[in-house]
Amino acid sequence: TRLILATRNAGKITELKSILADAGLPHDLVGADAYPDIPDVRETGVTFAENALLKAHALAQATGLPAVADDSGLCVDVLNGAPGIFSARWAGRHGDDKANLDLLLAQLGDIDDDHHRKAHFACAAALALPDGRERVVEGHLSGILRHAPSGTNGFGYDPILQPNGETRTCAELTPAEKNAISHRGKAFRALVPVVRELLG
Ligand code: ITT
Repeated sequence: TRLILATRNAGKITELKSILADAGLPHDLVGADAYPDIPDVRETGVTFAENALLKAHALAQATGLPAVADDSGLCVDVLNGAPGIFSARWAGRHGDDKANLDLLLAQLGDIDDDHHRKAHFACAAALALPDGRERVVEGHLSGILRHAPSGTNGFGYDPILQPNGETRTCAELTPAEKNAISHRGKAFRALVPVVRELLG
């Protein structure tokens, strides 16, 4: 059976296909880009979980198929959790990863002490069925923010987040290494038994 990945973010789709296939999910995984006529849902929620559920329900309703969605972002301690749910458009233009990352580094510019550069990635993984049933789980990855970007793997803020216990940024990890420890890996591996329970 088909399971819709309710996201148009190419970086997420790559990671989700790998995470869900590695977890042994037998479903045919199809990104929302396969349904270009379905308009993007307005992300009116104020939490990752609310926005993930909004996206999953919108695709499940529009396609009549089960859908999973990812809402995620970077939460910086000294910014009281910002950019948070605004991570994708922190510098103004949705999805401009480079501008978002540069602005964030500028905002933290004079803070030298690693202890004050703590941040975590958060990911809410939601499942919605056409009949309205829903589930949502979260995963986190904590680390510190580098002073300059490093690495070319991954997407978004990966070049500046160095996970705790690592000497490399997320963008210097291999895709498999990142998925093994990431917020997205944790959230979606936790969602897999729920998908099995609800979809069989
Ligand atoms: P969809 O709504 O279509 O899924 P989006 O990019 O708009 O795509 P979000 O609203 O969830 O998705 O924004 C997530 C942003 O958070 C993303 O654009 C990145 O800047 C950042 N982010 C999330 N996960 C990340 C990761 O694993 N590595 C680096 N940055 C990440």
